[in-house]
Amino acid sequence: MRFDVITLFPEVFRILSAYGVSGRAVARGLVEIHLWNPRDFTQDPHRTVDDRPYGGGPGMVMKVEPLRAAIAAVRAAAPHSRVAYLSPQGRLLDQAAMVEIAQQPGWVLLAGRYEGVDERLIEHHVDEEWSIGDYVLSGGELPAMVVMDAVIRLLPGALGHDQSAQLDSYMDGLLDCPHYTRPEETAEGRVPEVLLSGDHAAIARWRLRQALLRTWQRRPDLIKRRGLSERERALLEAALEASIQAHPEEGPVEYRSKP
Ligand code: 4HQ
Repeated sequence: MRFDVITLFPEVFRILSAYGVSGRAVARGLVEIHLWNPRDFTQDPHRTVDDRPYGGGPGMVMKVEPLRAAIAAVRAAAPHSRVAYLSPQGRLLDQAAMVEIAQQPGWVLLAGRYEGVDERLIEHHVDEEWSIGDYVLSGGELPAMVVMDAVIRLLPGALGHDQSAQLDSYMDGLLDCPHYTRPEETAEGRVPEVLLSGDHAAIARWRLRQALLRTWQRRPDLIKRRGLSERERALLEAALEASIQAHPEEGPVEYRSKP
């Protein structure tokens, strides 16, 4: 996978190649990150990349010409990549989108600053527009890094352990189950006994049941979107029944209704 990022702040992307899972993926050659500064594609002595908005109003807009030249240079260097612009007006990305993005050989990520980029640049030179969420950031750099982090960890060999279990697990589309590590007992309580039992089938069943219960209680929209198998529906009903028995006064009443 190849990422080419067009950004006024190329230095901030060093964090991805320097640390953690993404840093290791870069070191192993699973991903290449190339950085391009639109200021290097200006013609004027002031290296101007922004200008005032037509129609008036606050803030500045990124000019067409430096971005057009930067995209042309990147397209020549990475002819198989598609160009994506990060903005709140874009397609809202979820994990399924990250899996799709990871299938392409490469992406050019355009990270805007100020009020954004001239619309004509988007219309003519951008293939996709993506949003990481319904909030307003000061620039596209963090969204670009979010996408890169989420995609890089999907690349074969990026995680230390065998990722197949994690990636095509039955917990796809559900929230994660709770995790525990040593010691078995702390001042805060004991680890659930089933996790100490060595019974792998029972552990897998407990984890799925926890994932179903938490998803139903915290993100019912995910269950409605994904649907449930017969086995999952039975596990969730049993988990809801048990949770009502254990904490009769707890939680809004709508969380207790059955799926
Ligand atoms: N911005 N998802 C404005 C975002 C954003 C988001 C990036 C702020 C683009 C011009 N991008 N700039 N949310 O808030 O992708």
